[in-house]
Amino acid sequence: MSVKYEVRDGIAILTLQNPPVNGLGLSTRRGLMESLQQGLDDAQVKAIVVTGGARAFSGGADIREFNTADVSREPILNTVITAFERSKKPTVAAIEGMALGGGLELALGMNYRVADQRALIGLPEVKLGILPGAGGTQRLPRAVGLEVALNMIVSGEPVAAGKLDDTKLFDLVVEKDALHAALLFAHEAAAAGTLPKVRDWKIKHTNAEGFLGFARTAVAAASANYPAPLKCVDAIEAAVKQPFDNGIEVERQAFALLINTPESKALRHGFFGERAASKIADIGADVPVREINRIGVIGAGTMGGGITMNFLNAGLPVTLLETKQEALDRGIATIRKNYENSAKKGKLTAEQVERRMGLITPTLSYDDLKQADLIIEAVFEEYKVKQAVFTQLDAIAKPGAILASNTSTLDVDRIAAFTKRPQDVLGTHFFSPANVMKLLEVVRGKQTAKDVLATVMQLSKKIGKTAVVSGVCDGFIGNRMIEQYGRQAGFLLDEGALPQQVDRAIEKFGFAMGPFRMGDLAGNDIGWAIRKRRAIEKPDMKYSKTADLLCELGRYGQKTGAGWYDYKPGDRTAYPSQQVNEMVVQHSKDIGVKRRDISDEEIVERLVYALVNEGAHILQEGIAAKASDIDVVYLAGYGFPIWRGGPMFYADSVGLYNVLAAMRRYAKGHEGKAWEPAPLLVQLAEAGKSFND
Ligand code: 3H9
Repeated sequence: MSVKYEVRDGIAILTLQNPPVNGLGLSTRRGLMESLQQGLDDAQVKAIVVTGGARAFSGGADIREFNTADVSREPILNTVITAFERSKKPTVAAIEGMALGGGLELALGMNYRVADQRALIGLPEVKLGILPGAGGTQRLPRAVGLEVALNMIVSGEPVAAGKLDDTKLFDLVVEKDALHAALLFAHEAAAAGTLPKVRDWKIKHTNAEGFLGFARTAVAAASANYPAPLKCVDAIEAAVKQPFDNGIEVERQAFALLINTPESKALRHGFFGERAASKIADIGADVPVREINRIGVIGAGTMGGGITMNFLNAGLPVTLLETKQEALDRGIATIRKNYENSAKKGKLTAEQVERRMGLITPTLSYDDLKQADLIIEAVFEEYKVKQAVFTQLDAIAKPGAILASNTSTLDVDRIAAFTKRPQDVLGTHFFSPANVMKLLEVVRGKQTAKDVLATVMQLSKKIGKTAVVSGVCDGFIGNRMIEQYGRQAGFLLDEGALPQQVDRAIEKFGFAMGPFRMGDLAGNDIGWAIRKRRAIEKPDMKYSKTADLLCELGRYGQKTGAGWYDYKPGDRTAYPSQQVNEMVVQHSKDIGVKRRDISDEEIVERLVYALVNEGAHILQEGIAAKASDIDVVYLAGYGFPIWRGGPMFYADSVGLYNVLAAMRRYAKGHEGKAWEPAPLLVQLAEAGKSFND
């Protein structure tokens, strides 16, 4: 039974029992209705308390149900909430852990709410592309006021119950044991005999009209690609201007519309994809994890410093090693500067800065890494350099220590072979800036032990990363795919496009930054070095020459004040460059390609399908275990628009048949060899299937 019923001293206690977060799926909703009725029918019961245990009152509607018929099966959540609201006996919500989405809406349907001050309270539906659909848009403004409610609903960000203590939402906020407090409260409520209902409360605001107008403009500007936030404003406006039941109807209609939008489906895919990424098929819950209390980081440059900060932020001590005192001092100073900047913005207190800095042990000696449980190297990307590091680590690291390489392109198996303990070696590919970017590719070598992988996946959650497992290959999942995307961007220049047109088209599609602006940010010389290597390793792989010509002009990007675009000192705005545009046009002439008008649609298709095709190879080779892992890499690390769900999900939504047809069309054009479709893609397209089936 997903709701436990018991009576203690005249109070019925209804305990939600649907782990992990008491999602309000059909059986839980049924359980709530039945146990409410049981409480109402029992003459001994004077009041009813609903609780969910310490982890969660409830995380909201069961999102897994959204793609099934159960979502609309009675009793739907509104029916349950109405039943509580109509109860003739006082109802009290005892909130611990969290009350999110439908969970908060359920609590809002009760007469009283008692919360632990740390409990997270929120309506995060907008993050799934929907809006609160069980009265949240109508009741929350009545309970916490128009402005607070609008911010909570439109942002989806939860707040601690303690922060809402001065609103009417909670009758009591306690430091601990909310259930105990709620039971005492229920006795008082039963004695008082009143049954307050949030729906009856008035929303007071001195200038609701003005505030809503302002909010609408701000929300419209910030959410051009999502219909949900504006629908939230519509529903809240109805709460202000219309009778309660009409407002509920406005909300209901918006919910029904939003839940079927491609944006919501994509966001839900992203939510579950991220959680699925941490589940590895051959690693069950029985695989133990190693204890990680002390970290070692080798290299105090940009990457090493950023990696170090992740662990400091999570309270883990780090021994940071460099070869030269000067480099070490510089690295430590940069970390301090980053923290002090956060402190200036009010994100950290001075004391937190010192506490974090206090967790670093700087060193020039490998001997000081002897105690580390996990050592990550972030040194120069060359086998010789890696060999020197791993040989030393093998000599000094304690048995069982995990040895990780932050390589972004090198062969982790070859690196592991530099040691006598390849089972303890794996890759941890952080993205720059490593203290900011959410993505972490965890590279599983041929011999990486299961517990090593399980440990690092668990640790990545602790440091707030979205971790995805990748097999060993050149570029792993993300960079291997981006190379194909970059190649198409170059060919588009050869054929008739200019950098600003390519960037504009893909940014309009939703990418945070187009390939050329991205190149200028990251440094065009990085790609240049890779292409030089490729010329030896894969001489058949063709690239547009424009990127090399750009580098030959010394235009490495923002760091040299000029790249694909021109830059002004102290200004990161990318200004189209006459010199670059002339170079691009001249290059087409030089290679004998007649330039043509290229549509934005072609640009988007060629860039995105290049990702999809390489993604299909990666899936087929088992480098990624599932299509959603690839999507998560692109959503968390490459600025792929989250409302499109990632490249593989996007291809599924376009239909693989159509994707393949487009690729075959492009295969007839310039450098058509790049469009050899992956066998898996052909197979799925012909079978009418999708990557995410
Ligand atoms: C809603 O309520 C609509 C209503 O307004 C109207 C209805 C008519 N459903 O994140 P974690 C699972 S919409 C199903 O790793 P954490 C999750 O998949 C809902 N499952 O842990 C994972 O499962 P598994 C509004 C859910 O502690 C496990 O719980 N609510 C749900 O880091 C642990 O999750 C939201 O949008 C759910 N609602 O974070 C809340 N929630 O172990 C979305 C979680 O099998 N959820 N699961 O992989 C969250 O933000 C976080 O999961 C939460 C816990 C903060 C709850």
